[in-house]
Amino acid sequence: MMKRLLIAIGIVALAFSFTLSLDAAEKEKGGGKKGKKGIKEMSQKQLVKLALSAAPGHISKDATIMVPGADGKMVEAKKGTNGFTCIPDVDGMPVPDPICYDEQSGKWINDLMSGAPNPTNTAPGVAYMARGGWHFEKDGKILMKNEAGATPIEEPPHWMLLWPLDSKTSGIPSMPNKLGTYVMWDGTPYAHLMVYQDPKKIK
Ligand SMILES: [Cu+2]
Repeated sequence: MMKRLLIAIGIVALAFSFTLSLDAAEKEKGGGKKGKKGIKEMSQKQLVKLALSAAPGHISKDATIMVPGADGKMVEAKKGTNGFTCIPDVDGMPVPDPICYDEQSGKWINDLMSGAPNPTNTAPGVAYMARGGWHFEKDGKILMKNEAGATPIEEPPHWMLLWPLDSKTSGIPSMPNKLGTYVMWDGTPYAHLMVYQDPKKIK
């Protein structure tokens, strides 16, 4: 899935979590190193391009772009006007997973990263991951964060609705399936709808 956020304090948390997830992935998998290096070797221009590639053009063109600076802290590369923020990588894996998220998603992500018991967004958040993403599975369950012994699973291009949803009452499966839609982190306050649909095709 994803993780992070907005506003001065959110940006600090964002930079922090960004580094954290990179380090975690690096320790976890030899391949994580490659991902970290790959992102690190990119010019700011390349990072911006990568960040922009997460959402449909009509969203990314007016989004705020945040990229890691030389010290790894997130810096604003471009100020947006539509409430969306795009960053070039979430999970620090060999294949980078850029994301564009709106303000409500920003709250949700920031809450997740700061360990808040519940997300505080007051409306459903929309987040796009047109390049796909990663999640980590162990014992047939999707973990909320990477840990020792977990298997990284690549997610196809998708978008997310960040709003509590229950697999049982909604009837929507709690694991990836042929339908292409599932409730990720079912049974937790951070349950959300994953939609395997290429955001680039949303017009
Ligand atoms: Cu997700």
